[in-house]
Amino acid sequence: MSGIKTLGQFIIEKQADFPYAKGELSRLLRDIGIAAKIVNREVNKAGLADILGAAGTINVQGEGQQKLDVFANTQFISALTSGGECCIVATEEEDEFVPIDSPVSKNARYIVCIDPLDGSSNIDVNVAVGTIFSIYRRKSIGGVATLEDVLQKGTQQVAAGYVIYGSSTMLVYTTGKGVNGFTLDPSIGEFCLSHPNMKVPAAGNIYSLNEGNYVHFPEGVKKYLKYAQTQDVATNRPYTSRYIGSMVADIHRNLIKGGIYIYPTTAGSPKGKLRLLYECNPMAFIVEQAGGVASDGFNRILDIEPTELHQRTAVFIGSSEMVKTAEELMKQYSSEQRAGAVA
Ligand code: AHM
Ligand code: MG
Repeated sequence: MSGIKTLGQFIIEKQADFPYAKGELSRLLRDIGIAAKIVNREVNKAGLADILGAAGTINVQGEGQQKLDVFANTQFISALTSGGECCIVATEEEDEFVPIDSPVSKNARYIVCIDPLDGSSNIDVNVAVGTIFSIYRRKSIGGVATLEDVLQKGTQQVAAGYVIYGSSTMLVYTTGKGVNGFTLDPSIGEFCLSHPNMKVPAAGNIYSLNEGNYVHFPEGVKKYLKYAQTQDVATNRPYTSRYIGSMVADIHRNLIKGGIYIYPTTAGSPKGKLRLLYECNPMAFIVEQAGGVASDGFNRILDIEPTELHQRTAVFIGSSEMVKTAEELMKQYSSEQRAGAVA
């Protein structure tokens, strides 16, 4: 085993960084890791099992079939319920937050926001999907945790991470002291440290967005696309276009290689498509910790004050220089549009 560091070993080792830690956060991360392995098992055999059937149908064994995103949701809620550290799970799959009321979670202090299976349009076609999670400490003291405990700014996150179920399965997380990635070794069933201290290059050459929506993009995004496609040797342009349609997979690739992922507002989704609490905040925390930038086109994602559970936002995230250029164009062209409207 020499030279291998498992996720469990790493978490315990890092607990020393938090002088007053009682191990609750470590146990919470461990529980998420265990649920991720169970979800991974099902994702891996998705083409073989009856798991692709619509939720609510019955398989040949007479068991209720579940779609993979419903399955993942159930697994994470169940792991967080039995772990005893979490008082609320807010999940993209449920309309309301889920209060955890179990004998072991009486004194639980943590809130988990989770997108159990992101990239659902890729589930049935064997393309990478992911899980995204975000952890907050509850603000209220005593009594039952409430919606106010969930609606915290991204800057209040104590940890965030994602799991990518790809050609290999990885768990990447931060507790605010850098970003570390662990690859699942199926032969021992453990996540092993494979990508220590991940850093996103300041300048990349990959842009990722759904260009099919071009006509509905704000002017600043159209101008950024033009910029990305214009030849300029000094800045390595034209950039290359890569879009998987799984936020986790697109951002994971850009984190390693350098790039920008954009899901802007569109004419049809004036507030953006992606969710602040389950997708953008955790990814923004990770990318910032890796040296990158995450913006809604005008302001830092982590500074957005959430007002509702399923709040959406536009997102521009990745290599710092690329995001800053996109932000400049967004600001320039939105003010020109405003000036035009006034004139
Ligand atoms: P989901 O949570 O319903 O899976 O939606 C989120 C996904 C992201 O992973 C992905 O980047 C984006 O939606 C793709 O959207 P589109 O198909 O509009 O390009
Ligand atoms: Mg999602």
